Amino acid sequence: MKGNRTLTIIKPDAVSAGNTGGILQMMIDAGFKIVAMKYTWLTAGQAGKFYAVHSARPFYNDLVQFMTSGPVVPIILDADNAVDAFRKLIGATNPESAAEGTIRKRFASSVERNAVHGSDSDENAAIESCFFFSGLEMFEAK
Ligand code: IDP
Ligand code: MG
Repeated sequence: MKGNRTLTIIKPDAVSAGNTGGILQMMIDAGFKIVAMKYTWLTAGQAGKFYAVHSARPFYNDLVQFMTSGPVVPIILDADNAVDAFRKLIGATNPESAAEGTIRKRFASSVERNAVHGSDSDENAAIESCFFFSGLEMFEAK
């Protein structure tokens, strides 16, 4: 069975451009409920760990630099089939390929500066949620 939680990050490009509110509204309008949210600034160590799976990729150092260039807003979202439904809402990694009506189509400026993160599996949603939030037993679905 598919889980009902995913982890997103509103990335530094979107926060600094003043798009936090517009992006949150798109998430809410699409039926996602906010379970936990914070406004924070990642260290290089944290960003490097979060994206460790990409550490061998040529864009890794730039990605870590970008993700630490300003504040971010990590959020745990709840919806049926949350991971897949949210990946659909954000659109393709490269905004040039993102479908109309998606968050990245509207707010991303490049394949790197693409406005939002979305977990790619239930397992990673759980790992990434614990990366940013503690005491999650308080937020178990009722
Ligand atoms: P995703 O965010 O759509 O899951 P991933 O392949 O997991 O995409 O890549 C993680 C992040 O790394 C992307 O969201 C983007 O910010 C950055 N990234 C991915 N591919 C490239 C690239 O080819 N050039 C520069 N940055 C990239
Ligand atoms: Mg990914």
